Amino acid sequence: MHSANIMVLGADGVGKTTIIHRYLGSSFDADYSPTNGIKVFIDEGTLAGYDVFLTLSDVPYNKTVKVENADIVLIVFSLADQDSFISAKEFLETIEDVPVIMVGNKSDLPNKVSASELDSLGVPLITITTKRDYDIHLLFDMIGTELIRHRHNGKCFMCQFCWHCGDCKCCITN
Ligand SMILES: Nc1nc2c(ncn2[C@@H]2O[C@H](COP(=O)(O)OP(=O)(O)OP(=O)(O)O)[C@@H](O)[C@H]2O)c(=O)[nH]1
Ligand SMILES: [Mg+2]
Repeated sequence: MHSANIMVLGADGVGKTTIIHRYLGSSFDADYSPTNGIKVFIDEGTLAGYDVFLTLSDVPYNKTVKVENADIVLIVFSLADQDSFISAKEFLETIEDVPVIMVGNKSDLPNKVSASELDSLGVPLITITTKRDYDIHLLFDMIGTELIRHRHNGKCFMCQFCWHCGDCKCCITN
């Protein structure tokens, strides 16, 4: 089975844990219980049509976080909190060689981040609310797409255990 190490990063209270819990099947929970330290969740899921062993790390914002072992990093901010967007942009500048998706969460609340600020990021961006199942599906579809798109960046997500198996999308399209 393929594996994907997904790191979910972002400032306090932006919705990192909620995104992971919602993906794992929980319903939206309006109560806020801050996460202490790093939490790791493991699941077998489907990404881009493949069965994948997923490791989801829930990581508080910290300038010294190391992301090299991640296959993809989700930098989460709240669309209702300009400071969380600034932190997200600062963190984005520190990341090299790992695919990133910027996740603007809480789109159901009054927006404090302008469209021009969002357009200036230069990496894939998705705006969501964890209140909607559909948005969580869209986010994980995007993760699958980005993992495949980055197959030439040294790490082949789909082929890392099956070089030239002839069966997966990387092999078929190359
Ligand atoms: N309105 C709204 N609230 C949300 C959304 N996503 C999460 N929340 C709420 O925001 C609060 C914080 O969510 P968490 O998932 O705990 O945030 P976190 O980033 O894990 O926070 P820390 O663990 O403290 O870093 C909770 O009260 C959630 O219910 C959303 O899309 N819309
Ligand atoms: Mg949390």
